[in-house]
Amino acid sequence: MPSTNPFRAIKPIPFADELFTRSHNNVMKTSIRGTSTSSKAVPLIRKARKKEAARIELLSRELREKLFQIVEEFPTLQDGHIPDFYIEILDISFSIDKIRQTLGSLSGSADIIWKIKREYLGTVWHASSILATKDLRRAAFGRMESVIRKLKARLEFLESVRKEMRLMPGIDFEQPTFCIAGYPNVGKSSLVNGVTSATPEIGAYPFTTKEATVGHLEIPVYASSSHTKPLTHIPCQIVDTPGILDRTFDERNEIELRALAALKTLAAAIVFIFDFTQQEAINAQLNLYHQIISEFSEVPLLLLFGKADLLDQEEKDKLKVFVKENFSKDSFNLVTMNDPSSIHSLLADFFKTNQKRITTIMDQQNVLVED
Ligand SMILES: Nc1nc2c(ncn2[C@@H]2O[C@H](COP(=O)(O)OP(=O)(O)O)[C@@H](O)[C@H]2O)c(=O)[nH]1
Ligand SMILES: [Mg+2]
Repeated sequence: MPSTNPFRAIKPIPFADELFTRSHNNVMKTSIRGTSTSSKAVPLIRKARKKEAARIELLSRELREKLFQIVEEFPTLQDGHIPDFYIEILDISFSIDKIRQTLGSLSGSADIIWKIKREYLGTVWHASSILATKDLRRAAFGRMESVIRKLKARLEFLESVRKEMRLMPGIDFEQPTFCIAGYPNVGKSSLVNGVTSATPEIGAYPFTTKEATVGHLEIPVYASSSHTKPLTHIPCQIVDTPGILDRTFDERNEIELRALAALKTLAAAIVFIFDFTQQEAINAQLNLYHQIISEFSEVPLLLLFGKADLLDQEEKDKLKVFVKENFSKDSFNLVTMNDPSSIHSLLADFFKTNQKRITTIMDQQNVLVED
């Protein structure tokens, strides 16, 4: 399954006046059969009634189709139709209720247009003069136009939702997603760049002003530890969300806290990078670490200590003591971006060890209804 961002499939939503004018021009250009003045058998008044009635019918159909198309193209916002991740983000940025009401009022307007059509068709067929048929058709068009014009702000709102939501990087919810966490400048972006194959896709999430990246990598799976050739590769995603997983809660604003909740619908595993060279920020990093493990208590976490190339032996010895004291561990993963292949194999080992938990989490996150 390709990367799916359901909002990229929506066509641009027209402005109200554009929607009306286009439909109106189409209708006025359409020639209506059997109303050409050269066929003499039918009285002119009957031809005029037929022509104007057909125009009313056509315009109402065009407008209704356009409104329904907008509603139908919008992703279904019920649970299980699009991944929870998008629902959360949508709610943070725009409010799901407001979007539902807006889509509902588009459908409501389509119904009103249908009623206007019915009302005027009845009167046009009884019009007593050619002039009267034209006047009635103009009146019907005017009412339909005002229904569409009343949707101006709503159509603009939907277009702003579409525009912002399509900026998110595409995410494949059938692939495991590693989320990167760690204090600023520890090497998160370097890690995404180092371990991913193609250029990571960059998208500006609507909940931050910064750019989030999604990188792709293939994790090798071996039949047993004695095999050197992998049996297969599992495609995975690695996501870096600046401003969300690099700060402690007391520094985050409300939107970021909710974005954090949205990330929970995405993370199948967390890679936390600790930078021992940032001595002034050791406590801040420890705080962040504890917050992340409590916030994502279900999610397997891989702890990496970065910038190994900058640590001399004395500092490495200190780090060993630090890890023992703060993480109660005798061993730890010390990595450097200069050696991405060793990070890659750490990720592969971690994935293998935690595959069951990762799969369980993904199943819980993506219970999608089959269409
Ligand atoms: N020496 C060294 N520098 C690194 C390493 N990883 C990252 N850096 C540098 O640390 C700085 C911050 O890295 P970046 O990936 O932007 O950190 P982020 O803020 O966590 O995304 C950059 O100047 C990187 O070049 C590493 O393993 N060794
Ligand atoms: Mg970064």
